[in-house]
Amino acid sequence: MIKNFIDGEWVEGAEGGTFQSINPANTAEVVGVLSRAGKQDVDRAVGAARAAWQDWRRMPAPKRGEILFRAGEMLLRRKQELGELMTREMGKVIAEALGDVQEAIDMSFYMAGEGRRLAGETIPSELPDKDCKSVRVPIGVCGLITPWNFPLAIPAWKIMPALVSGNTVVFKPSSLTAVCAAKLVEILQQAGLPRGVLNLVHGSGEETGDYLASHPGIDGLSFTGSTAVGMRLAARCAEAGKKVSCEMGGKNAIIVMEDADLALAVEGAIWGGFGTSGQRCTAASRVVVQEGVYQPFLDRFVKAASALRLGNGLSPQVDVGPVVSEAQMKKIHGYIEIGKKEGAELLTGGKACRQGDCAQGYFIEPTIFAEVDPKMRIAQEEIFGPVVSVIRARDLEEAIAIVNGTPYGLVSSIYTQDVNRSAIAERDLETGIVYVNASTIGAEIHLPFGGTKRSGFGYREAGGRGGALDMFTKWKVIYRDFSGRLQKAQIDR
Ligand code: UN1
Repeated sequence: MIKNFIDGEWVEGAEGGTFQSINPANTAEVVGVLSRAGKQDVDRAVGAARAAWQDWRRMPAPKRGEILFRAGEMLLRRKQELGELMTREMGKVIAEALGDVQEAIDMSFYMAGEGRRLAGETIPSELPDKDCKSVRVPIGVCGLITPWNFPLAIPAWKIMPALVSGNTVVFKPSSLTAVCAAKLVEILQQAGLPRGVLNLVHGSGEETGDYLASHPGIDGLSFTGSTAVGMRLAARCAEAGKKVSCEMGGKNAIIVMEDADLALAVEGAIWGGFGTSGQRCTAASRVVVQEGVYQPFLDRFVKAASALRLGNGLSPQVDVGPVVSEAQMKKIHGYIEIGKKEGAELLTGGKACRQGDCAQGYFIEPTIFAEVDPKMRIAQEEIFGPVVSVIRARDLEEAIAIVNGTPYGLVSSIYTQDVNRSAIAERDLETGIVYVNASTIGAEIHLPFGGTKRSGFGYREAGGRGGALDMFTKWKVIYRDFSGRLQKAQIDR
């Protein structure tokens, strides 16, 4: 049984109770049995994090960074093993799982380096014999709640900057990928974190996550998950005066202009639409194609999607793994039915796959709807599965309006060879991230990550200044007067 990690020890939940983490490619395989944390355990974890905070915040930041550096090295050494575990636990194909581990490695090293930066400013005073500076200070105890689609990368996006900034942490990973999460915590422990600095509690979002997010003992919350949950948690944090970063849903789109390199655009749409079986907040679930290339694009896109091989992601021949759970599978099927009823044309996919390698898992064929009206529910709501809507547009202006016409604003992309069109798209697309001649996925860890509108609320993730460091630190401004007399700003002139 995999336990909770509280105050430097692996412990069973006080109320008992366990849950299983299952391989979605083969539901007969139990990847791990987890001990569920109840309210008492969350209380203890928050208490331990609070107690550990004073010493941790006073440890020189470069020393904190060295611990992260060691964790990064351990992740690197164990990359293959962790990638395979991830594929077994949530299904993404091995190449992508290794990329996920790499993202955690990158973030560990990047934030380890921040230990030697974390810079503020020194600014001249308007008065003699007085100096002024701004310094970054940690916010305190952080609650971190992470999803299942990036089992190591997203926890690392939150844990590494939180720790290097001098915060202590209570981490609640998705119950669907709790085994991967426990490995990350184990590695950080082995890398030398003092007790109580990082605590791990297992359980469902509704119980453990909700309780942690509204706990009076935390000073900040970083959450990645659905918009409905994120906005609810953000409202509570605002009420309690806590810092908050919520990364939520997306309805990302790729624009394909008539002058685009079509082969490249098709590859980008396949990667964006069906990578991680469409289960990314950055997935390209809409492709908006200009009239003149609509049909040729669609023909190639459908052909490429139907050639994708479904199966267990551990096999290097497999392109698309399962979706994560039965509940997700039902939800995605529900949307496929909605798309049909709305009158969109189902061109490929649309069904579960239960043959051969797929017999024991949650597999859905890569699905493309064409002739989708931008107002249809399949073009407005996040499906989080391998379902792409193709929409026609007359020109760039209409394409941009379609892309901007949802409640979300995480990622958009444009394929064009025309520098002016690219510039207009960069200016007018209202998403937090815009790609040119690249798909909607592939954000790099050293830039701020996040969206506008219902996709993101509060501070951005990842990145340094302008991103995660702004979430996990607050500014303190220090004026030091060494004149030995009372000096009055604004008045002594
Ligand atoms: C997410 O989908 O929740 O750009 C994060 C990307 C990844 C991160 C995705 N680097 O798709």
